[in-house]
Amino acid sequence: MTRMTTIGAAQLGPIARTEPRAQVVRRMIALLDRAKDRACKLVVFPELALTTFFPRWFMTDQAEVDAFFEREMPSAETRPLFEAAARHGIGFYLGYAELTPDGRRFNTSILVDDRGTIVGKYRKVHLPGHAEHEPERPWQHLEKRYFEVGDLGFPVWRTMGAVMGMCICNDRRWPETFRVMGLQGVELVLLGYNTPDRNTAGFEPNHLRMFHNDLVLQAGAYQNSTWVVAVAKAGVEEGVGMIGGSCIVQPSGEIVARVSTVGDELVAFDCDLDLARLGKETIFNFARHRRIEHYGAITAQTGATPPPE
Ligand code: CDT
Repeated sequence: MTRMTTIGAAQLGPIARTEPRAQVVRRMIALLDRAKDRACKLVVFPELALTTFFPRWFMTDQAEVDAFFEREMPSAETRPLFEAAARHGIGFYLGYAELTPDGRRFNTSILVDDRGTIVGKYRKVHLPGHAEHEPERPWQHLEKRYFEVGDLGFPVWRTMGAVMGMCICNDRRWPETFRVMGLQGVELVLLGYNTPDRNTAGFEPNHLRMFHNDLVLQAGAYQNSTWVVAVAKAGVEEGVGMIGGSCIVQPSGEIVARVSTVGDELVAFDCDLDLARLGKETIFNFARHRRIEHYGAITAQTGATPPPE
């Protein structure tokens, strides 16, 4: 028996600082139309998909920052995306900056089902970068300034015939992200990202950016026997190169589909969700093989404590 579902990774090319949301939504609907032609049931868009990646700028005017945030979802500008997806019978993952009614700001993703209903929300837990202006960098990465740490944990949802979870960008580098969802039986992890093609914190060969992207996606998939669909905002955005490389990883850890450009591009793959079963029932049968009596440090401490010299 197989549970086949076609999933689309809908990569976006650069979004200019001045590009209106309505224009970005039109680009996303064009990708949804292609996804419909490819018989996709689910499409994944990037992190902070509606605007340029604004944490690259230090801003002191809160109104200027808040212009990048969504106060409602859907809004007048994003409703056409929901309507197009529902018309096509396609569910989707969407990343955006969320400003709550009580004034809290999160880097958020939602899971929308194939009828246009929001069935899940995730708020990014592992915020990278820094909170203060660091003028020595060629650009900033101020997620720690503009967002609070997510307060929803890593839930999963049984929807559209699968157990799905979400995370966002830097979360993928942390094995705990995948394991907490793995412990809830996740079969399909959806994630969007914005990854600059250069490390501005210290020297690192640029090729490592894509290597590390693949490394953590493939490890997360394999070690938890889950599909992973990872989707970038790519290309040169406001002078900053973003790695792209959006891909679909099967539970064996192998990349089975990958984009070939750093622009707007849809790549689709027929995913057999039952491929997640083998690993879950054998080598990564958690109930049989995990040894939690030896894992206490994972939740008891954050930093490393090497033995005394
Ligand atoms: N958006 C995001 O989380 N980007 C980070 C950049 C890390 S360098 C500050 C990432 O993990 O790709």
